[in-house]
Amino acid sequence: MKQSFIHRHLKEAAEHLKSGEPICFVFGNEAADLDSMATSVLYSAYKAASDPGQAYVPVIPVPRADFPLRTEALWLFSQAGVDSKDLLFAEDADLTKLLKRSEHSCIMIDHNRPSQALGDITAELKEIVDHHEDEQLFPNAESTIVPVGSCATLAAEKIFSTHKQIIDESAALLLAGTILLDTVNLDPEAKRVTPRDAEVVEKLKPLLSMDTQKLFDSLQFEKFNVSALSSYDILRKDYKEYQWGDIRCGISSSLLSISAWKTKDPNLSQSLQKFAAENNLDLLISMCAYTDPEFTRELIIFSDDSNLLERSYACLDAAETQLSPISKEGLTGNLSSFALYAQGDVSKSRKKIAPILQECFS
Ligand SMILES: [Mn+2]
Repeated sequence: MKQSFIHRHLKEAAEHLKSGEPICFVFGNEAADLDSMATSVLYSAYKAASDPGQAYVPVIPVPRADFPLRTEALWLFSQAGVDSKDLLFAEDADLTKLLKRSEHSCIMIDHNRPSQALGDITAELKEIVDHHEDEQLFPNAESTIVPVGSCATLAAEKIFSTHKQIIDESAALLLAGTILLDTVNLDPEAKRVTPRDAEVVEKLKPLLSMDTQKLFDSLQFEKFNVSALSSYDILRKDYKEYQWGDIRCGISSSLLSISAWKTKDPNLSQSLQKFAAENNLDLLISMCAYTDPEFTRELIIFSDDSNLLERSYACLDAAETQLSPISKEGLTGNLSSFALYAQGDVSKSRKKIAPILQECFS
């Protein structure tokens, strides 16, 4: 793919950031999902083209190390020829500090309530582009808040209307991929798509080198593809923490089988140990879920405290989770600090497992 408009915009944005001049920051929500990331980058490029006197800088308000966890975003940006090294993340621009300075301004993408993490924003809020419910916090800001399936749809409509030269192959791929993923491939049954999303995808189609079904299928696959992630990143990708009495428990949801994980990381016990220690956990549970061909659930329970390991098993067993041990063959390290189970009752997701344990431990 030849050098894209986005590529050039990101290079310029990095220069602006270094220069210390007044900047208009364009950022998505703190969940930093694909929609927020792709739309803020594209919208910033569009603003820069339509308002050359002002510096626009897109910033993704999460640490750079979190980007690979969004496996579908990592894939789509790379397909679009955007090097993730060129994207600007939390540590590249201290938004919390910069947004307190009145010479700067900002545009909120894919949200209309500022994230608490950013604190008080003194910089002028110039514009909002969003598809969530309008909380009407900024009646004076120019806003485009429309309940379409994807915020990318709103950005694409604006770009098409005055600056369609920005939508090259790279931009088209980012926009179409985002809209398809957000609307479940424009499927009316999923109740996400609106006619405006479908219309934008129709306009993008001639610019794509991949048909939309294939693009959607690839994104859907990559979203759940954790094969490139380390055990540490698999554990933190979808992770929640709980405090029950004096027990601190972390439960992660992991989309792979224990058998695949064992092959990937024979020293799984060390990875669990490290993650538990860093998060000060007494108990770490990883709920593995995958489809092959039936939907299957498996559990990893880790604790340095053998008593706690046993209590956790006993309490899940009493709640008819139907646990049966899985062999630790092939694994190295301290094998007594964790247990592996097949989970017969596949209806018990984290939403159900957490309250069961809470009941036992509080
Ligand atoms: Mn969104």
